[in-house]
Amino acid sequence: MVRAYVALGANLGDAAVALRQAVKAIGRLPLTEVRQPSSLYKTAPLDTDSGGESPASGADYLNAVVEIDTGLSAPDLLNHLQQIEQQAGRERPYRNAPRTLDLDLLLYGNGRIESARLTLPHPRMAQRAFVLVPLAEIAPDLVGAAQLAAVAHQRIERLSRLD
Ligand code: A4P
Ligand code: MG
Repeated sequence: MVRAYVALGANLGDAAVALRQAVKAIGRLPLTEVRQPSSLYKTAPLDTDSGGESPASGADYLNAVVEIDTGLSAPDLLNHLQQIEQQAGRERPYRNAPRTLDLDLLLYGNGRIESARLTLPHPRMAQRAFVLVPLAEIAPDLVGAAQLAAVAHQRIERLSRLD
């Protein structure tokens, strides 16, 4: 089993319901067990094309991170996560479009991958409070104080437990 972390985000429809259902769906994946979800966070939309630093238009997001143990390979896990996105009605009209559900694989053990379909660790995670803050909540050893300080200007508010 490999310890992995998945980031969840949504800013269309009932985002809280979408994130809760996504955690359940991840828990039903083969060879996979949810260890703990972070709290649910309300976050300002970021324009990730500019390095994750500048605000974007659109509704606030709900974000969370879930810690799992999985016997799936990283590419297989990504396939399953993309199926869950599809089932949630995800459409991709353009990059950074508002979405009913976005699932990003952040970390897969100590795995380092750079392929056309999958980059690990997730290349933009260090620029995003909406990833680092929930990740630090459930895995404080994985996020340094300097990393958190670097994204402290990004608006993020803890809402409630996700489970
Ligand atoms: N891909 C490569 N590596 C990975 C990985 N580690 N995990 C590939 C997941 N996918 C990975 O993703 C595009 C392609 O990335 C996939 O086909 C996969 O093979 P996508 O989900 O189809 O498209 P996207 O989400 O529109 O693009 P991208 O680059 O994932 O966008 P981001 O960077 O995820 O940004 N603001 C707030 N507050 N909260 C958010 O959650 N999210 C975004 C989306 C923008 N602003 C946000 C939020
Ligand atoms: Mg994505």
